[in-house]
Amino acid sequence: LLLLAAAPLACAQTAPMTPDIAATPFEQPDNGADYVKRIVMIPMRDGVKLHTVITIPKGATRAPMILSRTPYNAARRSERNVSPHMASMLAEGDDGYVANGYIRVYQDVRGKYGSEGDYVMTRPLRGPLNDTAVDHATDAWDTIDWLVKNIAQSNGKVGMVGSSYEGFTVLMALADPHPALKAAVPMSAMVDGWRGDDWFHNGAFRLNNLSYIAGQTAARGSGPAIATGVYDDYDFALRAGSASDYARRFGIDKLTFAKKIFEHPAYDSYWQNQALDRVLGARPLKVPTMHVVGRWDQEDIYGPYAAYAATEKRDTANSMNHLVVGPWRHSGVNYDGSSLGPIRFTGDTAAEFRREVMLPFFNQYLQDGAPKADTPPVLSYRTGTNKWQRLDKWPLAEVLRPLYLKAGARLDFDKPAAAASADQADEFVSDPAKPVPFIPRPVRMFDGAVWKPWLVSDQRSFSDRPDVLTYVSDRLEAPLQISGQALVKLFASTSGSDADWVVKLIDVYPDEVASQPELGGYQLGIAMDIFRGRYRTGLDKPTAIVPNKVERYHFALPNADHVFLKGHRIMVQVQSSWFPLYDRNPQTFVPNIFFARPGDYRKATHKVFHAPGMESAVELPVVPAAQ
Ligand code: PG9
Repeated sequence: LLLLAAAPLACAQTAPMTPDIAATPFEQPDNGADYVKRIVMIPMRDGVKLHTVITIPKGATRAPMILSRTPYNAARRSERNVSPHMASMLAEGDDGYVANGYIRVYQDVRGKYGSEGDYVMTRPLRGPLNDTAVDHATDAWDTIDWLVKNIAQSNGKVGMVGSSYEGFTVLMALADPHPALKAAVPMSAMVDGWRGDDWFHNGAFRLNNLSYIAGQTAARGSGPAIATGVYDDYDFALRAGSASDYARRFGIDKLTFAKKIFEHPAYDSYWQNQALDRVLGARPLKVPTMHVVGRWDQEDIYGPYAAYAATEKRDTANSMNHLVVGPWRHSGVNYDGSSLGPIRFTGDTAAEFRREVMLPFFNQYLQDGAPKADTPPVLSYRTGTNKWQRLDKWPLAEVLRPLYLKAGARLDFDKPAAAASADQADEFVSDPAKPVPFIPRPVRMFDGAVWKPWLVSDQRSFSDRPDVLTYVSDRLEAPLQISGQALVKLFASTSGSDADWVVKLIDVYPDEVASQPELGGYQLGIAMDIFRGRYRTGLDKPTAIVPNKVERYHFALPNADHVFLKGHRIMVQVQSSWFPLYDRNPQTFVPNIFFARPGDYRKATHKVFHAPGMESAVELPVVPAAQ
């Protein structure tokens, strides 16, 4: 009875139709988070406001700031996981900043996600291609200016970091850096979209970009994914036809960046004027910079070296400009770097780099009173022997040594002697109706698990195809080190009037590998690339190939720092397509391959010569054994 009497007669009940989203903002009780998040719209000089997410460690004072500018959603980039702990919430690659008390800032670039303004893909700097008052250099400048004036917990020093597009925005900031920008680490940065980064490699277009363009430019947020309805991307792309036909199927031809690409198939002023290595090489080097790239970077394997080389000329004391190459895929520096595909390394090389090299570098310039870091001019993970190397310069090799493609599918350093005329060339039929896949079919180009490690995939599936020429050396009796860029020098002809040349420098493992049996006989790509034959006499001047005339095709392969170990063999594969990563060359010269018609795609017989005066070779950046 007593109990009953003490109970309230009736609770005040919430009326059923009370709005369930209150007019006053919800305030979460303190969840014990070790950070405070500030979300601000930072005004730029033209009045456009950029959405910026600032994560500040609780209790921070005089903390340095690390800024990334992204087209990939700053809110999401700042929150890998929902967590009260900054380390768990931020990206894996941000681990060191959290451990060292940094303030972490992500900003949406203008026109993307929460930011105002219009989006221009890889917006060129003010100049011949940009007649507005703003670019990524001014936006970075205005952002840093705001940050140092408004974030009371900061020490006024800012570093920039980012990979790929975010690496490109780091380089852009260096074009005219704010004085508070004290150190920069561009990773896997897109530098020259035509020569060898995202859009093209030596004029061959990378078809996977069509989906990227849809995802990035069909909407301010994320655009639609391409639903082909076909499991094997090879099948779909083959049926679609030219790149413009493929684009039309999904309305991508209406997106202005696709139009710009289709209007500029050659290396004209549109591409030349925005090549960031050229731009930065022409400006003073003001900010200590560490260029970082993965050895098997499947998206931007050209630019980071080019940007380093161009700016290195300005580093007269060899103390401000650094290059780091790890055994990673594109952006792999920010994830686990213990292995890539089946290739294993000496522990988590990426975490090791971030902890032992990048952080001390940032600390030196950004943390008050931090010691000088012991950063070498170049740090390179030499594959084959699998060891980090501290180097004074890159490339190491000063001369190139020709490795000749010879009759009988042989490869060696001796110049070919005069041969019977029947033996002067090897030939194959390149059929655009059956292009050589870049990875074994079914091709799942948009599946990250397939795409990310594809550059280390076993090349054995291709070495015995009738449309791939394969040359192989004897087993090496001593290790052979290459450190630099190999140069392809092909003497070749085609019965068509245009042709692509794909050349792959490969390390062939011994028949058995005791420590890892599945690597027995493995064919590991060390440096591989494609060249569109129409650009053989000038990258900006496409010209038809005279059918059956022997011509020279010279192009550089991506940088390598590799030891072909004793007992291994060196292999070179030559083929004429790499599909569907690269669009097909119709093999009939047309003004613009993007608009090739079905009848333009014709079979052709290609020949690679190894005769006196026509000695096809891959010139290797061999480093003498003592070095
Ligand atoms: N490789 C991507 C990209 C960079 C720049 C332009 C277009 C694409 C990236 O990973 O961001």
